Amino acid sequence: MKNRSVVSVSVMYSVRGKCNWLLAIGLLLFTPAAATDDLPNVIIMLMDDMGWGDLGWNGEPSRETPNIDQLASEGLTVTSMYTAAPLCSPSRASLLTGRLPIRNGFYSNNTAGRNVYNFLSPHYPPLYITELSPPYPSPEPLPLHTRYYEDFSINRVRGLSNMTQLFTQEAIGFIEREAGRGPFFLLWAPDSTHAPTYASDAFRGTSRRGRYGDAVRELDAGVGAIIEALRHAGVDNNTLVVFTSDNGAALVSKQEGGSNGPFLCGKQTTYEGGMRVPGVFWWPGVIPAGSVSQQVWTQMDLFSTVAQLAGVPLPQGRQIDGLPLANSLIHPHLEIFRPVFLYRGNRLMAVRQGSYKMHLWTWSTPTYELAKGIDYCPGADVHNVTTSTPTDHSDRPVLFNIAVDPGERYPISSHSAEYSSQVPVLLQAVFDHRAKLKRGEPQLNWCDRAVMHWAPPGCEALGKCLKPPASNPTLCNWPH
Ligand SMILES: [Ca+2]
Repeated sequence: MKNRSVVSVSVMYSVRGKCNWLLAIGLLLFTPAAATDDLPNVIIMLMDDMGWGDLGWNGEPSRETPNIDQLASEGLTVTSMYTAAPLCSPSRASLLTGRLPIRNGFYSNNTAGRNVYNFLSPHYPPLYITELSPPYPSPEPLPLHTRYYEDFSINRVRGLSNMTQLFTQEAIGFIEREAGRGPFFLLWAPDSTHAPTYASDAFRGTSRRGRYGDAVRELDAGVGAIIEALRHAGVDNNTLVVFTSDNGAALVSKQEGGSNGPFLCGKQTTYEGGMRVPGVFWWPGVIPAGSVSQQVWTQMDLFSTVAQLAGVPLPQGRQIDGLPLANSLIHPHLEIFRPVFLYRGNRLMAVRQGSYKMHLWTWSTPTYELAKGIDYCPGADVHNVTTSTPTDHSDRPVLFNIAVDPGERYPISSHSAEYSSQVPVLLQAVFDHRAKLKRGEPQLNWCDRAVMHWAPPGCEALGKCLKPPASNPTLCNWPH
């Protein structure tokens, strides 16, 4: 095993109401201490709120993702890729740490089962946020166009911004700089498919899917441009590219949101539509072209798998939820029988293992939000499953054969032999998980606007430093 230093160069731009602290390009440079010609580069393309059904490869009717589809046709499609949480921040924190939010602390236990969004805890080290616009939550919608630095303006009325172009150019420049200097790691995380969606002038109005489709088309073009940059730099055969999304499509955005294909509900929920996302792996000459893997993945596996490929030992003294699955990329028929645990906040809602998914709890949209027109499961009404209040099924879990019924519409009868044989297997997995679970200290119970980065490094040069408000920590009350 080779030793190498790891240098973190993270450029993070935060945004009010979006996926704050990890919404950015983050660059980790693996600086080799020994010859590393045999080590691959790794690029993770992490979309924001893009659904499984948004890819032409997965059946999106307008077929507007030719570059992503080509990535899949030349690489491996993972049919069951799960996020670690059904929304941005905890999902991304888990991808980068290989640990569930319940372990790494990216959750709250103020109220059970509440998703949490943001980075307001005074206990969390403020490493990554640079925030020059007033911080979330804002009491009133503000007329500002800027979510990042003023250079990155977004016209919310017209859905116009060149931000995806900037993300793409930055990625290409990074590849051009690093291709000849040893293995590199690039997390490419543009956000244009998160409401409010946007595209640059060249892509606005080009999609049959409206504003959201314009954003997808521009991201797809960015994928193509990055792949072309790899080829131009001569490192395409030595680079693993992963394409995925941080959670399912936000159906609450209605026509301006994405598609989860056949899956139930969307972002915020632990149904398939909330946490099962695109999973494409591309590595010419290594991964068999056009291959399909039925291996059940969680994005936390990316942490362990990238470390495996880089020859970097995993951190000691902590439980890692991800598995090193590099072999299953090269040998798509391999399938490790393993459970994936689906949490909503601090509550274990469901577990997927093999072809089965078992719900211990169900919760769709809270009743008080439905009354406001907010709906995470529009058009879906599965009795005893899409419950609008948290519903405990621990005594008689709801079981689906997710391979037969990916839409979670037909619960298996609790009187059936299939139920009697499968539920004990899944309950055993839950028992083992809970027996070993050491919960991290919840980092998101407290909110305090004063801890936001009102005056991040570099603000002096821009003349944009803001004065922090007085500290006023309060217990956060997450709505759902
Ligand atoms: Ca997201």
